[in-house]
Amino acid sequence: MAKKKLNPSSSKSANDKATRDNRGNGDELHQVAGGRHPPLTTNQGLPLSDNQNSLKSSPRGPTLLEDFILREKITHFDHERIPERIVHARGSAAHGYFELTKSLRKYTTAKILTETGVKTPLFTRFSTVAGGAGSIDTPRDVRGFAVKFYTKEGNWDLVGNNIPVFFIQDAIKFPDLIHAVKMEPDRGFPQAGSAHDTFWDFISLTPESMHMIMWAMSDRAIPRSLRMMEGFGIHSFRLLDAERKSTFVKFHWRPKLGLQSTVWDEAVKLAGADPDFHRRDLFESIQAGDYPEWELAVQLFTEKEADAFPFDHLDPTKLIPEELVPLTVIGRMVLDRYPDNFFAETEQVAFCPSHVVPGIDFSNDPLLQGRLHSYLDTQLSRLGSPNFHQLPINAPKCPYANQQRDGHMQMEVPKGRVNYEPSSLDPTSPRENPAGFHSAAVVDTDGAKGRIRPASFADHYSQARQFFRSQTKYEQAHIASALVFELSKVETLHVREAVVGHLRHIGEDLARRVADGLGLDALPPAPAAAVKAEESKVSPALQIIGKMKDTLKGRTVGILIHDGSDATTIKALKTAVEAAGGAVKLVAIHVGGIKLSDGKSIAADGQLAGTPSLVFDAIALVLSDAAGKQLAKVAAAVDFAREAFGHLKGIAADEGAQAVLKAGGIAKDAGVVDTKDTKGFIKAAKTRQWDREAKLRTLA
Ligand code: HDE
Repeated sequence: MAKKKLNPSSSKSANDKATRDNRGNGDELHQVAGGRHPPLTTNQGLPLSDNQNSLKSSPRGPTLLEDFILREKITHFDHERIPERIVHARGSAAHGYFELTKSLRKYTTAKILTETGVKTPLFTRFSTVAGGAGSIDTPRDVRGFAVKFYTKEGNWDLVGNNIPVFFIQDAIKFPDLIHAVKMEPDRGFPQAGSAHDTFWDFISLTPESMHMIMWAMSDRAIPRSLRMMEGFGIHSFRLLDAERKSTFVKFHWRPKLGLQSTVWDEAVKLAGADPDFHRRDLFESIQAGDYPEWELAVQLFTEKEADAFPFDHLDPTKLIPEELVPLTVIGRMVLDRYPDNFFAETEQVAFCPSHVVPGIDFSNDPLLQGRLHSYLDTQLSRLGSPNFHQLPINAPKCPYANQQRDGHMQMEVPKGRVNYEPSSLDPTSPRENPAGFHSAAVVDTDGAKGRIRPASFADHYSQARQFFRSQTKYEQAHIASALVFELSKVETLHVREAVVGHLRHIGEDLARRVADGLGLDALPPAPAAAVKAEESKVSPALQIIGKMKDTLKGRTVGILIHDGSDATTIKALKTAVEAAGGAVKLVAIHVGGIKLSDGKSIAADGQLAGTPSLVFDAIALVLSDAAGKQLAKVAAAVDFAREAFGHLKGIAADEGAQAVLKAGGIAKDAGVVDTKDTKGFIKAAKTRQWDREAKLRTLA
């Protein structure tokens, strides 16, 4: 058949005809897109006449080795991937700026922290930790929160997480932690999940991780949106004044939209409904001009003050409660431009905690000290050349110069004969300057060298206990239930028991709830603790629910409609939601041609089968009586309502929609209102119906 169609012939004109036929009408290709296209060329600039067919010995003959155009294209394609990050492989990023609103002149010489009103460009990448680059956005996991400030004095990278503490106290344990959490090496699963034996085995033998475990099992690890997460530098850093006197500092990012998380059942289902849920949200909000924003706040304290804390601030498993050292807001970050190219920017960006500017320095936190080595090292293999700093996303936006030369992919052409220092031959060659970077003038009086864990790091439970005690009862139930979920996936009984044993130090009640959830016969013994948990003050700042904002900004309401839906009701809901700062999306069985009550035909934003209520913050059902009866028999429509109810979301339903609610077994509560009650609906949409949950599912 093909032979006949192509009509092979040795004559030139017949060959040309065969080529055109095979790619459709070649001329059309160029016209369809419109515009004035530059010529398509090889990487050497050779203009191409045909990008559809490889060079063959005859129309149906083998491809010729001579086809350098085919080989160049395929070879480049074959090498398009670079190694993904060993951790934080899955990430989404955006450009933006930082604006300082309060000067820290008293504490530091760093221009970025002293020049108010200046807008410093930056690039921020959010990530999950355990999963690969192609994994889902909503696993239970810590989120990376890395910011690269392109300051006048060089790049400053604040490479943090959305949780203010970490699992381990010393960098030497990091490879073990990550090996344990990633997919198990023999079976190659689970992907992007901590609910498996190796992770909990490691945790059960690492009591210092217990505080972080409380955070990781809380809803902080299943955020609603990247725009609704806090960020933390975790470690103490130092700010240095002109005399090199240092003040300790902890950095905090606080989202303008407030903190919000999903509920676990929702996070799990979102993984299937939209694996790119967070990335899409970041992209869409920036495209809509709804720019994500955070405040930057600091906790400042002296060495003397630190000495009086009931914990060691150099221990990264500890935080400084806001009640002890309050936060001072010093500026804001706005993300206003999505990257033009994912690979060139989001994938090739190289963050490094050792990128600081004059006036900022490190503390002796042993986790931070190890990080100062790791990032540059990993980037050498990930990006493949010591010149990765020349990539546009990594290059400083201020002048930079030194005598480093050559290496793979050198993009610059350094001039002159002087590639060393000191030198006298070139008056323009770069020199050191006393105003440049200095380390803090610290006198170490700590004692002898050794592989030592200081005694001040020995209390593993007090802050874990404080965290748990500070949560609302709803959040406590989520933590206990997350522990039950994760440990139920652990096959080894002694690992489950060992973890529950540790929980007893955090709270007997918590341990009991988890033991019951696991069906353990008795509470396992608590392991010996070097330091017993102290009863400390509760800190409401550690909650999520307490930090949700009374706003619909950044939230979306999904309205399920069908032929005959009441146009006035849809309009009234849309007006109310938009007035409260939210967005509305219409969902229907077919995306096009829905005839409303006013006879007008409109399009939906999403097809019901592919747009479950999971992707919305609240829903409304606006259906005629006939449509209500019809959709009560459509599983996707019933699920739309039932899942929103199960995920504690606000629901507005009109008369016709009652049939769908009934089919979903949805009982009336404060969050289920009539569509006419727009005020009540907006109130319900802004939050979750926490009291509903106990009636719906068994929580630990
Ligand atoms: Fe990282 N971490 N990390 N980390 N980390 C990396 O660097 C490492 C730690 C964090 O969006 C890697 O370029 C060690 C804490 C973020 O590109 C690697 C230790 C915190 C990102 C690395 C830690 C972080 C990374 C992998 C223990 C919160 C993603 C790829 C000593 C303060 C940055 C890369 C991005 C990435 C090492 C612990 C945050 C391997 C050795 C604590 C946000 O170098």
